[in-house]
Amino acid sequence: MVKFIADSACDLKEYPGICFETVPLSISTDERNYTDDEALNVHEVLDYLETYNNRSYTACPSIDAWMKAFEGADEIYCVTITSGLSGTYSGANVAREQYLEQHPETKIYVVDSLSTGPGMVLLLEKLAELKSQGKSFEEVCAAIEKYRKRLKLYFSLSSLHNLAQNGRVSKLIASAIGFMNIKILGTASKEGTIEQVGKCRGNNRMIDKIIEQLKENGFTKGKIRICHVECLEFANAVADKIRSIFNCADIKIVPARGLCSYYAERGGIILGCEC
Ligand code: X90
Repeated sequence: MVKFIADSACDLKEYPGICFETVPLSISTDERNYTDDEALNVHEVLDYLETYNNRSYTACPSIDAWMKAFEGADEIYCVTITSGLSGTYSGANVAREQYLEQHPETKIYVVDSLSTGPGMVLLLEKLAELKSQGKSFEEVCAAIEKYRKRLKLYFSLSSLHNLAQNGRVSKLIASAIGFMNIKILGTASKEGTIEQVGKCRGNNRMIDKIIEQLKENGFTKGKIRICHVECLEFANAVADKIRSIFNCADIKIVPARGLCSYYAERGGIILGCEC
């Protein structure tokens, strides 16, 4: 049996047609602990965090959770959130090593997305496609590494509070936004860390900036995946503008699950595309 596994930063809960499972990260404060599983009520978590004035944290999935997800499969492909910002990738590899000691015949490949949400979705879709074409384990591993180089990730955020609090962006960058409707446009660096592209005020200017970036990166007609944190209307507006400018029909939008919602915060969107 071939199995596809991703951590919950991929924002998908199911993937019809393949054997797919997600492994949850967690979000916590000193009072509460939320597991980013299928049952998590993201809206409630966001409400709670808005009223909670103390520190909050996240943690990567346990080794055990990965090992459980591996059970029963012969060939496994895992996609993780970027190793540049999370220990998830290295955790999955520890689980892989341990699992292989007991099940040396199993094939497991862990892909470091160097990205999150929509970037992970594009990798999962490519893995599923490669397998449906009957490619061998070795062929899939080589092809996915090549495909990853074609992917770009952008994100428009209205607040960097949680990213700064957890040391994922500098407090200086974070303090420059979050008021007067100022938003930041960022991208994933080659190392899978956060890079600022620009700042602007309001949704319309942000949409223009995103289009500008897509053009600069040579985007023409590839797939686009978007996740949003309680701002479907904004995500739709971005998608409509992209459709009107590029010859691009394959755009899908999903709500972010817990981990991306926590870091991208309300009003944030993350966009992954093939260039
Ligand atoms: O291990 C952990 O506790 C998880 C840490 C995750 C940290 C960052 C998640 C960011 C999610 C924000 C914008 C996208 C940035 C992606 C750059 C590669 C969403």
